Amino acid sequence: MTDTPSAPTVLKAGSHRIPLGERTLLMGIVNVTPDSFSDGGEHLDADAAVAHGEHLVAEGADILDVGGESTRPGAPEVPADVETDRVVPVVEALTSRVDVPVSVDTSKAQVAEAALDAGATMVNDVTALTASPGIAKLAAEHDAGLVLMHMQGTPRTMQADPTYDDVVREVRTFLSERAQQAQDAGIPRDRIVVDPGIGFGKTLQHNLALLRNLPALRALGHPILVGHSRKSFIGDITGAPVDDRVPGTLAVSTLGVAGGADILRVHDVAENRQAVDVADALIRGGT
Ligand code: HH2
Repeated sequence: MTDTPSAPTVLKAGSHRIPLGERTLLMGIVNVTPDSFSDGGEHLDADAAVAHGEHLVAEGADILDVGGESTRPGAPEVPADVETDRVVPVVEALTSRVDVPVSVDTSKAQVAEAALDAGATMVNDVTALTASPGIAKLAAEHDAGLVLMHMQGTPRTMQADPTYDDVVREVRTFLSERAQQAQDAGIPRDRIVVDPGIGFGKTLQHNLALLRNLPALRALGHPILVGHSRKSFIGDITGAPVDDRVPGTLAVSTLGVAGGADILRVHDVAENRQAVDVADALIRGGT
């Protein structure tokens, strides 16, 4: 049997120190894109995106995640300079206006570097260093936090025919290997977050298996992030259109707390804040 490292009790991102385990952290989504699956075009203008980020913090977000490229199934790739132009002004403004860590949701080293230079203290890489291994060195040099997410395939192809022998085991092995790669590049364990990648190359049954088995990921010894907000598996179960998936999102958030999730990446911060505060009081014993 291999040793199971205990998960860090503090998440470090730049100079930020966020206690883990006491309450569930919410990562508020700030999409500066024309085509994100649920809020595309709503905050394409930098001022609107910054105002949205500030609003999410006022509603209780612990981290903001700024993205300039949609990763929805079939989304086209965005050139690095376009993505940079979308996210950097927003990251720069937000880091001077909010006290929470600002993360950049990107898989491109060029975009990550520009965002880190502009003040971002986390990189959220949905390819877990497979698209741009150089992101690990950049994150290490900037003392940044790093989210490593599992995806089968690429956004262009991932929902064509997702196939696994054992989705929980394969996702866990992948995340363990990528986390080791990050540590080998000089990122300490308490700056690395792992994420099963709900909806990224997964059928409904794969998503449900991963959500039921979050405790299996805890054994990796890293904080766990779950990104389920408004996603299509909720529509597959309920028939609800994308604009009407908050109740389903809250069900997953609550059970995510019970399963040991540390961070939930969500669009609807106020609603999730109330749900996870109650879930935290019940499950973690806090008030
Ligand atoms: N999901 C999305 C984007 N980034 N990052 C992590 N770590 N985990 C996720 O589950 C995740 C993510 C997709 O959601 P959204 O940003 O709302 O949509 P889009 O990719 O269309 O912009």
